[in-house]
Amino acid sequence: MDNLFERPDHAMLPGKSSWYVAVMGEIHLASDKVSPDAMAQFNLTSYLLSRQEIVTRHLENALRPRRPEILFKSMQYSLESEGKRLRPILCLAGCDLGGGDPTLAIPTACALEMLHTASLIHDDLPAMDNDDLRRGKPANHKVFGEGIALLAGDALLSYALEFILINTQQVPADRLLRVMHTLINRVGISGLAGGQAVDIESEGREEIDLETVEFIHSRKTGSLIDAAMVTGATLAGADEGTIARLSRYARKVGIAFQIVDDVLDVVGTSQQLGKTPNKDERSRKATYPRLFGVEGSMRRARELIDSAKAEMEPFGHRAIPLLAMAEFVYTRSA
Ligand code: GRG
Repeated sequence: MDNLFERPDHAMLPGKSSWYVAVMGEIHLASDKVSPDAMAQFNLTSYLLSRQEIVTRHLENALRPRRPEILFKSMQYSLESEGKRLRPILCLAGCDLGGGDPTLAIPTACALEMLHTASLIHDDLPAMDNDDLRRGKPANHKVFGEGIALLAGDALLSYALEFILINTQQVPADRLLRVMHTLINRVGISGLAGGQAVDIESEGREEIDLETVEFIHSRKTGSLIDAAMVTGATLAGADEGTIARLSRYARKVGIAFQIVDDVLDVVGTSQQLGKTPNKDERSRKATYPRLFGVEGSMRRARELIDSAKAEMEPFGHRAIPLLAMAEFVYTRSA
């Protein structure tokens, strides 16, 4: 049988020194306080675009045609559709901040996008969030049917883990085992699946409370963002203090990300979001805007982002990309 998944070309990712020179310009590694000038010099757009391109190119090489063709095409359709690639980018940044060569983290970064994509495919199904549109295109089940969409999610979920094992190089087995455990944990009952279950259970309820909304947000969205930072830093061999700090940053950014997502559902357009807006209110979902309104929700998101950024203080200038990405989560419009 063909080897479905060829090893991607790791040479596409620049080595660490050119990485810093190309992206960070004259900003260097001193761990002193980050000045507004240093932040202003950092070009987040080119940072994100360059990493999106690397991740997308590796994802394009990650799947190879094989039977059954319809399942392969369904997986490819969603994996290669246009997404922000935020979780892979955070994983590379976590590896970098943890002192590792981000090249080591590329297979895990790709796996995170596969897991995320699997969750989006399942989320759009009529039995879940029931959306016809995703990333500006018809949802997977609208093109391939519900059965195949369900299986494409399942196949991406298992392949994500296999992909890491096949492709990760020069990482000690104990680190790899921890990466696998982190990912398995964050997609299961303690993570995505658990958050989604409570989301479904709470739908249509007139009484909702903050504890339930935070339970849903932290698991449905926070878990994978946390997994991205933790796995990146673990691959780098970062110390426990650094991993814990990155995890706290990620948990706060993760909840803020979902708050902004819920606010965009209220104020955004279909063209801007690439999915159907105003669905949360129609389904009486348990969201922040329902509890606190748009302004109150954005105030909470602001607090979380500031607190996430404060976690980065000990890292000084090395944390500039993560500081800028936290702001991006707050200001994003799609
Ligand atoms: C099959 C792994 C798996 C899980 C099943 C369906 C489900 C349980 C969980 C759904 C989780 C979910 C869809 C959470 C929403 C997270 C979120 C805010 C998605 C949007 O993320 P963006 O904005 O999307 O990063 P792009 O398209 O840019 O990647």
